[in-house]
Amino acid sequence: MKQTKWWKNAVVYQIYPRSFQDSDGDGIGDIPGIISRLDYLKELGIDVIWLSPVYQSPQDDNGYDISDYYAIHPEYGTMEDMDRLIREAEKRGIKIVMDLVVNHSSDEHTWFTEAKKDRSSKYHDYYIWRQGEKGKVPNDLQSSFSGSAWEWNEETEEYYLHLFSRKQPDLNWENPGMRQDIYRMMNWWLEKGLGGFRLDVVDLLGKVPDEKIRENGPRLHEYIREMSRETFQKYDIVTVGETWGANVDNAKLYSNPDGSELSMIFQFEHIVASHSKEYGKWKEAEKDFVTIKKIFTNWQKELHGTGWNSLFWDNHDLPRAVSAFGNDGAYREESAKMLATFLHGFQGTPYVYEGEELGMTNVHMEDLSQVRDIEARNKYKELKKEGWSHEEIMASINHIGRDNARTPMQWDDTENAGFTTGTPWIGVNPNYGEINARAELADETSVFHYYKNLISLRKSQEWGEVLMEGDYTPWLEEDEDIFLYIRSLHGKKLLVLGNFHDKERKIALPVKIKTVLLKNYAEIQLQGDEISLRPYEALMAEVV
Ligand code: TEU
Repeated sequence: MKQTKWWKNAVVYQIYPRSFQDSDGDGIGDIPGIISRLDYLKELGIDVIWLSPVYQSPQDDNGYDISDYYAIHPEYGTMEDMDRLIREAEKRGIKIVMDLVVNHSSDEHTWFTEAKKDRSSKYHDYYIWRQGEKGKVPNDLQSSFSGSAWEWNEETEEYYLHLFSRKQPDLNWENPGMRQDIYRMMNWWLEKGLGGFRLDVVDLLGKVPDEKIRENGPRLHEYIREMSRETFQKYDIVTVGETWGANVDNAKLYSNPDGSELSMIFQFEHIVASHSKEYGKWKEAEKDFVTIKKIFTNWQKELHGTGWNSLFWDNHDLPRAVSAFGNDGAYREESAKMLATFLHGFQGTPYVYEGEELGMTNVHMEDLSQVRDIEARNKYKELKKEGWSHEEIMASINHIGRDNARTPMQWDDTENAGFTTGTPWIGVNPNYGEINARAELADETSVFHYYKNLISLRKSQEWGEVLMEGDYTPWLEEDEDIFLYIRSLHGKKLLVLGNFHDKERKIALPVKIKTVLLKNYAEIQLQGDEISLRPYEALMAEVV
């Protein structure tokens, strides 16, 4: 096999530290808790952990507001714990990827506390300021977390920019000194033996606030290439950028195989396809499966040989995959496995979000007091002002809110799902009696075991290369229920087939099934070249 980047056949598992495992009974997940669960992840077969931020932070946005990049948030543990996590993971063949949040810092970072005191401070220019009159914002740029993106600073009598909460002031990437400070910090972490970085909202680094340009600013790729030269290229690591504003053209820059920028990006076309124009995700249109398939097909074809895809259904900002795209009622297990089949058959690096491998579902909240997420809490007030009723807003939050992904990991059927002996910082999903890791580990037909088998197929001598490098041929592209595609390499062919919906469908296969490798019903229903697919039925098979 030719020399390839190790991350091309890796599977990444995302941990949201606050919600994964508490070790000291304060109701908040922590690093020692993660260490105690490494054997579980080893059993699943993943190669990389992407750890959402554990740096010191006032936790206005659960750690995506960093006040010291060189320290661990005390609720999560100590730097010794972090070093131990890296070593213990390494012993199990697992690399740790940290979240790099450098579009903004916390307003409690010393850079900002210095910057806001005095216009002549060296750190003033580390942030983005505009003169103005109190009460008269520079322009109508909006924060992603509701309201104006400009906040008045009394001491220097100017506005600063915050594309997220007012406690997340945007860093000024035009300042070369600031950039060098960031690179120094990144190298300091990489020297500890990290597996890489996930770069938070990296497509915002080149923003031009006066022109209201957020994503894809003119100097964006210049900054990323500089960062890559100064840091990534000195190490054998994986890097993945979060880019809501990506398209296939700039994806080829970001994930250029020459290694000049990143390994890959997260693109969100399949997620935003159902968002509405006026209310974005808060008022979603029906999901259109034909569109979703076309989006995946386009990315598969466009990046083949020219870039690299990352594959995901959910993360800590999104509703649970099985609730958003599958069926979290009668066909929860079938549809969770079907979604995994669809995704893991593609070329790219799959990401599994904590609990996805159990088929964990969205949660139901009645009241704002149960909601923890700053985005949803701010949105509640905004929509209330616009005349939405409490019920309408809660329905939207329950459907799409970020807390869905952030309820505690369901380890077993004991109190608080085995997450904590204390009071969890966010309510546990009441369905933990039925859906939990202990039960699924003991059941060979569980969602957990299905993921485990999918991951081991990707690692296998037989199919690893086909999955990693094989060509991609879609069939039935206009079919509203069925996905059917074939991955092929050196004469070997892998069929990926499934029913995305709950009605039964019979289709004619364009190929002959030789061996079924994975399936989510006990037996397939094949007659000649016709196959009947039950609700959410899916399979992978060797075909000729
Ligand atoms: O998310 C980027 C982002 O744009 C989110 O606000 C996203 O649009 C939203 O959650 C979906 O409605 C990243 C992080 O993943 C997120 O957790 C942070 O809150 C955000 O950046 C700010 O750092």
